[in-house]
Amino acid sequence: MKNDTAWHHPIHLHGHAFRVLRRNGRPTQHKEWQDTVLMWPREEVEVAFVADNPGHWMFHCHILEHQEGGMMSVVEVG
Ligand SMILES: [Cu+2]
Repeated sequence: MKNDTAWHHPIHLHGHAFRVLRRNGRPTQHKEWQDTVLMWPREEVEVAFVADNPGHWMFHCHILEHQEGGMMSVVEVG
């Protein structure tokens, strides 16, 4: 994921837990399971998760004004 904005965004995925592998290309030290990652302005984050929970899962910024402004999508796991 790439944050092309000048603001922080706590990005949240429903239905799965993921691990943050890299931030701006640099490997993360701790790869704990999480369902939200706080993205810094202009930051690029690489995550990995096992898509083993079929359904349509919301994927959005947890700041409600941002979500309502369009920072929301659906991840389809078939
Ligand atoms: Cu946001």
